[in-house]
Amino acid sequence: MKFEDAKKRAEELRPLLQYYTKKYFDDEQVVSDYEYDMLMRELKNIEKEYPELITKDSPTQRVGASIKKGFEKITHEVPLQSLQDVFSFEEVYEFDERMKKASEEYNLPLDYVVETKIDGLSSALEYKNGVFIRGATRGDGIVGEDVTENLKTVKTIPKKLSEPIDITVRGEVFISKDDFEKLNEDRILEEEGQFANARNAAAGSLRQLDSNVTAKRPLDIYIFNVQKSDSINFKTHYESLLYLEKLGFNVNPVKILCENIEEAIEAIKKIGDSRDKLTFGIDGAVVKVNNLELRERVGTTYKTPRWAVAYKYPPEKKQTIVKDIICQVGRTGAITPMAILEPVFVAGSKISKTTLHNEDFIKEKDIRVGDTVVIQKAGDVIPEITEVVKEKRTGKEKKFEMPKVCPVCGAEAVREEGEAVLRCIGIECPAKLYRSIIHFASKNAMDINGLGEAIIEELINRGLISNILDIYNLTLEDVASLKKNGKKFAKNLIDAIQESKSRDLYRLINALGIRHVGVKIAKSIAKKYKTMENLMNASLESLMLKEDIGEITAKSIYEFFKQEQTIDLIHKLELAGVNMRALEDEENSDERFEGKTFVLTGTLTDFSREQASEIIEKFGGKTSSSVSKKTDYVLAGEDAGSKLRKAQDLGIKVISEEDFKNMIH
Ligand code: 0OX
Repeated sequence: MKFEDAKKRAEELRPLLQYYTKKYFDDEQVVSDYEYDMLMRELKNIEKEYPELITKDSPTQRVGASIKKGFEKITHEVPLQSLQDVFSFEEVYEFDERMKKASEEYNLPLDYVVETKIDGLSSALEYKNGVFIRGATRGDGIVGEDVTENLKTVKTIPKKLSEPIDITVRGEVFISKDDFEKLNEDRILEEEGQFANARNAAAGSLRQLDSNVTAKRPLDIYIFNVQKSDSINFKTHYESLLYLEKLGFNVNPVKILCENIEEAIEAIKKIGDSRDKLTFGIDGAVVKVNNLELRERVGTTYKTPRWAVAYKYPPEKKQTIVKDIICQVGRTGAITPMAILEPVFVAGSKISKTTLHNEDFIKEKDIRVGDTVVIQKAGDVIPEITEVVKEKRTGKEKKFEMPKVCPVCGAEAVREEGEAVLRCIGIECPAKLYRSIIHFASKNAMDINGLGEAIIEELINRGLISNILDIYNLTLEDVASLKKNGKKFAKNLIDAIQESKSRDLYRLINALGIRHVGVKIAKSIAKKYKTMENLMNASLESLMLKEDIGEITAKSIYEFFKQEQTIDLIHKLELAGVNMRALEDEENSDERFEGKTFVLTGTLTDFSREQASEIIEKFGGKTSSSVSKKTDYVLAGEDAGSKLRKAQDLGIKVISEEDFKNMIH
């Protein structure tokens, strides 16, 4: 390549790779690993040919990931190196040539171990006297994040080993294919946004600031390396893996001992052929020199060991036909178009349906019913339509229009300005019923003690509740007939439902689940309009006049109260005796933290973080996860770390738990 062309291409590649890297670490991967690796390799080749084109900030000069704010940093005692990627068998043979030379030079035996390269998040686990004491993410390979508490929630990480030794091991935290599919399915229904692939899901789950969230995610780990061990000396890598198994670790299950490179290539092919049958996602196969003394001799470069390479398999793509496009309705009424496909096997699993995300995605790719499309599985699991094969069009393909009404309940479907999602705004849509009732009964809404998720599910399944109003028609017998719950529970629940009828207006407004309306806005509009009737009759202009209500929220409120279903429900609730007025002596009028932002850090003794946040919000304040100039108070518990230091640097008021208690009493 000519210098000028190389320079131009390097200038294109650098920002592109930087952007992809950033997205990746924000857990929003936008290109496949393969594409990324190929672009990185192209840049490396250019820089190899013209070293004068290397810049300090070139993506080729970074060792690894950026560190997420909020975790303590840990410097790895032994760096967690990355691997040199290869994309062809020819390159594997070249690697073997180098190793053969070294083996002859140092008179050491040469054999290999080929392992699956698990597609997850590398982590180091430290044990003292056989007890798990600390765990960290790889980070940039030198400095990682202390995620000990999160790792403790991973069931396959032994808290205690079978021998009381000091050892640091390295493994890959991942989510199995089945668990990932289930996790993402749940997330579609919860409308929490899907993870692009199992690795992002694992990374997002492990790097949670709240380990309770991590505990709910199906994380698993496979160990593949001894990083540090003072007491044991192994001759080979394979031996060390067997020992790790004996200690109680969940070791990488695919590790094939190979006498020579031909066997190693066979092993790579075998893994490639059976990759669909593996229960976990892989992004390649690793070929490692087995003899540890030979490894020592060949050494490492700045970033990667010379004694190993990672073979990357190309992603599998398949063509199929879009037989139909249907729409699914999620919990807040989001209407998601789905392509029904002529079933096709991609990377091992049969795909007959895939999400088309939203109207814009369909338009951008110009996907029509009858089209032949290319399907690719990103990160091995989620199938995605990457393009339409326009040459195969016959002219019979049909353009798809998003529905005007909800396909489940027939209420109006609305796409709000600035949003990609089309939403059903009907309040009796069964798809939304379960979630809307949970919300209706929740603490900040009608606060119906005892009406929790399990009971709601059972009430719906038994046909005892099919809309919000039905809550107020429940009888003692209805509730007592539910599984497991006795008479006493039934009486308490019926009493709680009765009691909820006299709640303040703002609670009812919040309980109705109007889009963009949370408890704060509900309070504000209840204060202004005083009665439900006034609010229902409020003009759009009047709603927009309120300074704390933006145009989108005002429109959402206005549209909501224009719906036949809403008007009907409110009248019926009123007839059932539900209060429709703002109470004079409003229970939550204390807005002492209004406009104030709190950041919580460290461990509190008398409150959980959720409880402290709830109290702050009850008094009109806000909580944020990071300290900035806009923070008013940092509530610092025990072992407060970087946030406390940042608050001190910025001169922000730091309060103790004791101070906080005084402020709320
Ligand atoms: C994996 C994996 C990653 C460890 C030290 C240098 C080579 N993701 O499954 N890395 C390594 O090896 C590295 N092996 C693996 N199996």
